[in-house]
Amino acid sequence: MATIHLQTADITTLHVDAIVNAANSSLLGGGGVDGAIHRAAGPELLEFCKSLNGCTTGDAKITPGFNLPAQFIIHTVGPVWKGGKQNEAQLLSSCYSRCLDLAEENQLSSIAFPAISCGIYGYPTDQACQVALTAIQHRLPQLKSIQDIYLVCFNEELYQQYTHLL
Ligand code: AR6
Repeated sequence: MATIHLQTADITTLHVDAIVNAANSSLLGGGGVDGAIHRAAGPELLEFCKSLNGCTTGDAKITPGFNLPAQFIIHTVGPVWKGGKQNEAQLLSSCYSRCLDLAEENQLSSIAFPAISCGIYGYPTDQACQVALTAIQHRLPQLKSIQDIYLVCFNEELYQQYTHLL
Protein backbone atom coordinates (compact mmCIF):
# COMPACT_ATOMS: atom_id res chain seq x y z
CA MET A 1 0.00 0.00 0.00
CA ALA A 2 1.34 3.43 -0.92
CA THR A 3 2.16 5.92 1.82
CA ILE A 4 0.85 9.49 1.86
CA HIS A 5 3.40 12.08 3.01
CA LEU A 6 2.91 15.76 3.81
CA GLN A 7 5.81 17.82 2.50
CA THR A 8 6.46 21.51 2.89
CA ALA A 9 8.48 22.40 -0.21
CA ASP A 10 8.74 24.10 -3.55
CA ILE A 11 7.52 21.23 -5.74
CA THR A 12 10.08 22.02 -8.46
CA THR A 13 12.90 20.93 -6.14
CA LEU A 14 11.59 17.44 -5.39
CA HIS A 15 13.44 14.31 -6.48
CA VAL A 16 10.41 12.18 -7.29
CA ASP A 17 9.39 10.26 -10.39
CA ALA A 18 6.67 12.77 -11.23
CA ILE A 19 5.48 16.13 -10.01
CA VAL A 20 1.97 17.28 -10.82
CA ASN A 21 1.38 20.66 -12.40
CA ALA A 22 -1.81 22.64 -11.70
CA ALA A 23 -2.06 23.88 -15.27
CA ASN A 24 -4.73 25.55 -17.37
CA SER A 25 -6.45 23.96 -20.36
CA SER A 26 -4.00 25.42 -22.87
CA LEU A 27 -1.06 23.63 -21.16
CA LEU A 28 1.04 26.55 -22.38
CA GLY A 29 2.08 27.89 -18.99
CA GLY A 30 0.75 30.48 -16.57
CA GLY A 31 1.34 31.79 -13.06
CA GLY A 32 1.53 30.01 -9.70
CA VAL A 33 2.99 26.54 -9.62
CA ASP A 34 2.61 26.28 -13.41
CA GLY A 35 4.92 29.26 -13.93
CA ALA A 36 7.43 27.90 -11.42
CA ILE A 37 7.47 24.50 -13.15
CA HIS A 38 7.95 25.99 -16.62
CA ARG A 39 10.80 28.20 -15.36
CA ALA A 40 12.55 25.31 -13.65
CA ALA A 41 11.98 22.77 -16.43
CA GLY A 42 13.19 25.16 -19.13
CA PRO A 43 11.87 26.21 -22.56
CA GLU A 44 11.81 22.67 -23.95
CA LEU A 45 8.75 22.03 -21.79
CA LEU A 46 6.71 24.69 -23.58
CA GLU A 47 7.82 23.33 -26.96
CA PHE A 48 6.70 19.84 -25.94
CA CYS A 49 3.40 21.11 -24.53
CA LYS A 50 2.55 22.79 -27.83
CA SER A 51 2.14 19.32 -29.35
CA LEU A 52 -0.39 18.16 -26.72
CA ASN A 53 -3.45 20.13 -27.92
CA GLY A 54 -4.34 21.21 -24.42
CA CYS A 55 -6.20 19.29 -21.76
CA THR A 56 -9.77 19.36 -20.50
CA THR A 57 -10.67 20.17 -16.90
CA GLY A 58 -10.38 17.07 -14.71
CA ASP A 59 -8.03 15.31 -17.12
CA ALA A 60 -4.21 15.01 -17.17
CA LYS A 61 -1.31 14.63 -19.62
CA ILE A 62 2.28 13.58 -19.00
CA THR A 63 5.51 15.12 -20.28
CA PRO A 64 9.20 14.67 -19.52
CA GLY A 65 10.58 16.75 -16.64
CA PHE A 66 13.37 18.25 -18.77
CA ASN A 67 15.64 20.27 -16.39
CA LEU A 68 13.71 19.31 -13.26
CA PRO A 69 15.00 16.72 -10.80
CA ALA A 70 11.66 14.93 -11.36
CA GLN A 71 11.67 12.59 -14.35
CA PHE A 72 8.12 13.47 -15.44
CA ILE A 73 5.53 16.20 -15.09
CA ILE A 74 1.88 15.25 -15.00
CA HIS A 75 -0.14 18.29 -16.03
CA THR A 76 -3.70 18.42 -14.82
CA VAL A 77 -6.36 21.09 -15.11
CA GLY A 78 -8.32 21.76 -11.94
CA PRO A 79 -11.72 23.45 -11.86
CA VAL A 80 -12.12 27.17 -11.28
CA TRP A 81 -14.12 27.61 -8.06
CA LYS A 82 -17.57 29.01 -8.91
CA GLY A 83 -19.34 28.51 -5.60
CA GLY A 84 -19.39 24.72 -5.45
CA LYS A 85 -22.43 23.85 -7.57
CA GLN A 86 -20.67 23.58 -10.92
CA ASN A 87 -19.33 20.06 -10.44
CA GLU A 88 -16.11 21.41 -8.93
CA ALA A 89 -15.63 18.58 -6.41
CA GLN A 90 -16.06 15.85 -9.02
CA LEU A 91 -13.69 17.60 -11.41
CA LEU A 92 -11.06 18.11 -8.71
CA SER A 93 -11.36 14.48 -7.64
CA SER A 94 -10.92 13.45 -11.26
CA CYS A 95 -7.65 15.43 -11.45
CA TYR A 96 -6.12 13.38 -8.62
CA SER A 97 -7.45 10.15 -10.02
CA ARG A 98 -6.25 10.79 -13.59
CA CYS A 99 -2.78 11.76 -12.35
CA LEU A 100 -2.55 8.50 -10.42
CA ASP A 101 -3.72 6.62 -13.55
CA LEU A 102 -0.92 8.15 -15.62
CA ALA A 103 1.67 7.46 -12.93
CA GLU A 104 0.59 3.82 -12.80
CA GLU A 105 0.55 3.49 -16.60
CA ASN A 106 4.15 4.72 -16.61
CA GLN A 107 5.08 2.47 -13.68
CA LEU A 108 6.22 5.35 -11.51
CA SER A 109 6.81 4.82 -7.82
CA SER A 110 6.63 8.36 -6.44
CA ILE A 111 4.41 11.33 -7.24
CA ALA A 112 4.06 14.79 -5.69
CA PHE A 113 0.87 16.86 -5.88
CA PRO A 114 0.48 20.59 -5.31
CA ALA A 115 -2.90 21.73 -3.95
CA ILE A 116 -4.64 21.77 -7.33
CA SER A 117 -7.08 24.71 -7.78
CA CYS A 118 -6.19 26.21 -4.37
CA GLY A 119 -4.38 29.28 -5.71
CA ILE A 120 -5.48 31.33 -8.70
CA TYR A 121 -8.51 29.05 -9.26
CA GLY A 122 -9.85 29.94 -5.80
CA TYR A 123 -11.00 26.57 -4.46
CA PRO A 124 -11.50 26.80 -0.67
CA THR A 125 -8.51 25.06 0.86
CA ASP A 126 -10.40 23.03 3.47
CA GLN A 127 -12.76 21.57 0.89
CA ALA A 128 -10.01 20.96 -1.66
CA CYS A 129 -7.87 19.07 0.87
CA GLN A 130 -10.84 16.88 1.74
CA VAL A 131 -11.51 16.11 -1.93
CA ALA A 132 -7.83 15.38 -2.55
CA LEU A 133 -7.52 12.97 0.36
CA THR A 134 -10.77 11.18 -0.41
CA ALA A 135 -9.80 10.73 -4.06
CA ILE A 136 -6.32 9.43 -3.19
CA GLN A 137 -7.45 7.16 -0.38
CA HIS A 138 -10.14 5.69 -2.62
CA ARG A 139 -7.46 4.68 -5.12
CA LEU A 140 -4.84 3.41 -2.66
CA PRO A 141 -5.93 -0.25 -2.65
CA GLN A 142 -5.63 -0.52 -6.47
CA LEU A 143 -2.22 1.12 -6.84
CA LYS A 144 0.58 -1.22 -7.89
CA SER A 145 3.67 0.77 -8.87
CA ILE A 146 3.12 3.89 -6.75
CA GLN A 147 4.73 3.62 -3.33
CA ASP A 148 4.94 7.25 -2.19
CA ILE A 149 2.46 10.08 -2.64
CA TYR A 150 3.60 13.53 -1.52
CA LEU A 151 1.05 16.26 -0.77
CA VAL A 152 3.08 19.41 -1.15
CA CYS A 153 2.11 22.25 1.17
CA PHE A 154 3.39 25.54 -0.15
CA ASN A 155 2.01 27.43 2.80
CA GLU A 156 1.22 26.84 6.46
CA GLU A 157 -2.56 26.89 5.95
CA LEU A 158 -2.39 23.88 3.65
CA TYR A 159 -0.16 22.00 6.04
CA GLN A 160 -2.63 22.66 8.89
CA GLN A 161 -5.60 21.57 6.78
CA TYR A 162 -4.03 18.28 5.76
CA THR A 163 -2.76 17.60 9.26
CA HIS A 164 -6.23 18.19 10.64
CA LEU A 165 -7.79 15.80 8.09
CA LEU A 166 -5.17 13.08 8.43
N1 AR6 B 1 5.48 24.47 -5.20
C1 AR6 B 1 4.39 23.93 -4.60
N2 AR6 B 1 3.19 24.54 -4.53
C2 AR6 B 1 3.09 25.76 -5.12
C3 AR6 B 1 4.18 26.38 -5.78
C4 AR6 B 1 5.42 25.69 -5.79
N3 AR6 B 1 6.50 26.20 -6.40
N4 AR6 B 1 3.75 27.59 -6.25
C5 AR6 B 1 2.45 27.71 -5.89
N5 AR6 B 1 2.06 26.62 -5.21
P1 AR6 B 1 -1.92 27.76 -8.43
P2 AR6 B 1 -4.51 26.75 -9.47
C6 AR6 B 1 0.74 26.30 -4.63
O1 AR6 B 1 -2.42 29.16 -8.44
O2 AR6 B 1 -5.23 27.39 -8.33
C7 AR6 B 1 -1.84 29.11 -13.32
O3 AR6 B 1 -1.79 30.37 -13.93
C8 AR6 B 1 -0.17 27.44 -4.31
O4 AR6 B 1 0.15 28.00 -3.03
O5 AR6 B 1 -0.56 27.49 -8.93
O6 AR6 B 1 -4.84 25.36 -9.84
C9 AR6 B 1 -2.27 28.02 -14.29
O7 AR6 B 1 -1.74 28.23 -15.57
C10 AR6 B 1 -1.53 26.74 -4.28
O8 AR6 B 1 -1.72 26.12 -2.99
O9 AR6 B 1 -2.90 26.77 -9.30
C11 AR6 B 1 -3.76 28.16 -14.26
O10 AR6 B 1 -4.19 29.20 -15.10
C12 AR6 B 1 -1.37 25.63 -5.31
O11 AR6 B 1 0.03 25.55 -5.59
C13 AR6 B 1 -4.06 28.52 -12.83
O12 AR6 B 1 -2.86 29.14 -12.33
C14 AR6 B 1 -2.11 25.86 -6.61
O13 AR6 B 1 -2.08 27.23 -6.94
C15 AR6 B 1 -4.32 27.30 -11.98
O14 AR6 B 1 -4.74 27.70 -10.71
